[in-house]
Amino acid sequence: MRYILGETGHMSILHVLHYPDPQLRIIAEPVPEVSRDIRTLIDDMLETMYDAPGVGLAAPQVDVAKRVIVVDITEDKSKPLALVNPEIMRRQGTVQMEEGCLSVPGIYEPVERAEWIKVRALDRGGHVLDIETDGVLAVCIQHEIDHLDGKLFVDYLSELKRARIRKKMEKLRRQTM
Ligand code: GNR
Ligand code: NI
Repeated sequence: MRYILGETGHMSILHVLHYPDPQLRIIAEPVPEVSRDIRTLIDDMLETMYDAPGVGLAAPQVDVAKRVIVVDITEDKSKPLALVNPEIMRRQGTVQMEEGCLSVPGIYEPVERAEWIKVRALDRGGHVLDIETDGVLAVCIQHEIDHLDGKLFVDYLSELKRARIRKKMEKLRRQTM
């Protein structure tokens, strides 16, 4: 089920699932072809990400179990990037960065990731795209690919921290219900 909250033009802002929703744990399916439906999904995900605002979004966060992510780390929304079936081909080094997640609102914790990655994916046009990147973009892409495998940044934290975050999220949910 996709909950459409608002529409601007022909694009839609989608509902973002919150931890500990079990749908966030599903392993997303590869996309066989970048069809019109997939392009629509990409556009809606970009609009949802910009609206949040966030620097990335993965399809499972909007309850779509497909291997699609979008990212844009620019301040002026000038570099939208859509990756379909992204695969990390190479990784080098480690870096620690404070991470947040639209599915775990209000929580920011340091996570260790590869510093540099080479990623292969299909772009919005269905063409093979190879990206070599580091810094925030590399961290963001790794965070999003984790979502496709049912993994959240809180999984890298201690059990105690994760339990506290989970309680906080469940309390938040009760308050907004
Ligand atoms: O908006 C987001 N910010 C962010 C900050 C540090 C590392 C990763 C991210 S991704 C996050 C949006 C999101 O939840 N994507 O899945
Ligand atoms: Ni996230």
